[in-house]
Amino acid sequence: ICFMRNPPPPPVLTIKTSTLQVVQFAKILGVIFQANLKWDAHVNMMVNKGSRRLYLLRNHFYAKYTQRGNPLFSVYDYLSPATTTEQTFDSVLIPNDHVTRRKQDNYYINGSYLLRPHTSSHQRDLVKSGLDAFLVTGDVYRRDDIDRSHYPVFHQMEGVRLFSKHALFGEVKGGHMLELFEEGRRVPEKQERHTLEAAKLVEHDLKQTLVALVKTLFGEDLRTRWVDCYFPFTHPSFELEIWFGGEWLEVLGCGVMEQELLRRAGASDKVGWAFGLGLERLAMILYGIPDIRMFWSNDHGFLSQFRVDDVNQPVKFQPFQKYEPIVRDISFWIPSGFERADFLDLVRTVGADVIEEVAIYDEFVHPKTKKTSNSYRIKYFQLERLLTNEEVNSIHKKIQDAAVQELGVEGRF
Ligand code: FA5
Ligand code: MG
Repeated sequence: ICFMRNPPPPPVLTIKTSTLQVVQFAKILGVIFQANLKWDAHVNMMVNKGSRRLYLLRNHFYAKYTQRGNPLFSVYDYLSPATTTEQTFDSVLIPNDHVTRRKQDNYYINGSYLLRPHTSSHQRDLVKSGLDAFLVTGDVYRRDDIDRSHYPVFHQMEGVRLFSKHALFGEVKGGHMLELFEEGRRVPEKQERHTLEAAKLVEHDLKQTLVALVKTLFGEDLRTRWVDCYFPFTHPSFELEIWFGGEWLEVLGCGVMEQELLRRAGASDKVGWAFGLGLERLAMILYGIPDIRMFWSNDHGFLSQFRVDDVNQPVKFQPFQKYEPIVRDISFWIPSGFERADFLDLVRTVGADVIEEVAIYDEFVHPKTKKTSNSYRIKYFQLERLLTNEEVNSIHKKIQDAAVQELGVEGRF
């Protein structure tokens, strides 16, 4: 019902396909196949767990931020993840030669389309359509290395809020004397076009909004910290980290939107903030799920724990038995042009879901032959059951063979 109250998405995309179609399309092209993603599990997760997390966050924004009785933020959940490089990179001011555009870090569909690596791909189009406050939720794709808190497919929620001069200063004492813009200098606290008052107020509102959000989700006793960071589309920029499982876990990036982005989107008379949060990370903290890979489990004992009648009912994940990983090493001489990311991909492709971790632990150049050797440690692991040595040996052998055949390495096995 809440969703129906919002206007339908503006026509921001030329490819009109559902996530599933894109996924199947990309799979046929072999684009995503390398990361060996479990698509059925993916769709399953979006339906079962994704929606629950979404409701909690969305309800918070609907309940807390209203304007004349209507929700302030419009929610967009169904924008296609197939985006143009223009939307994903250019529109958010990511320079042409920036590393985040690299083929080895993204899932390109062709030269001008890729599966979005962040929901920021939609910022410009939605601002351009005239919105002042919106949330975008969706699946995002990165050829990231896999570990406890990273997976190549995950979900983000983007939030944007713009302020006119009146909206920002209206409630400030003496606010009518203040200005949003000046011709100044870029310093750590602000952009050249912003007055210090405008930048500080936007930053304050941003941080307050996000702290209120995590406190609603997790209660008051949470340990959080702000870390300064850099994004091409915000300045100043911050990341929020939450203490979880004995370490700081980054849950979101945010900042004061670059005025140039707003200018190009036709909103040069406004200032604004934006954030992008990792939904799995928040769900890990909320439910006490220690490993992001568990979201891909189809195990009944896992999934059934999240079936509750009321979305606000607290759930604490009950871990099932933890097995120890089986470790195997692999060493080889690398050919020229060898990319480490290709080998890591190959391990994930061949080893599918039994690879817990793969990491380089040694590299050296032979003094005579001048050949370079790489050694990697692979940890084999299955969440739901114990792997046998025979199974692991057979997969490890397949990885060795594939590395020789596909990457041209010279095995030292
Ligand atoms: C971004 O993606 C920016 N677009 C966020 C942003 C939006 C900044 C608007 C400013 C304004 P980053 O790459 O840090 O930033 O990702 C944001 C969040 O996604 C992270 O904090 C983390 O919670 C989550 N995340 C990133 N990579 C992964 C991954 N591989 N697996 C799971 N979660 C991830
Ligand atoms: Mg980050």
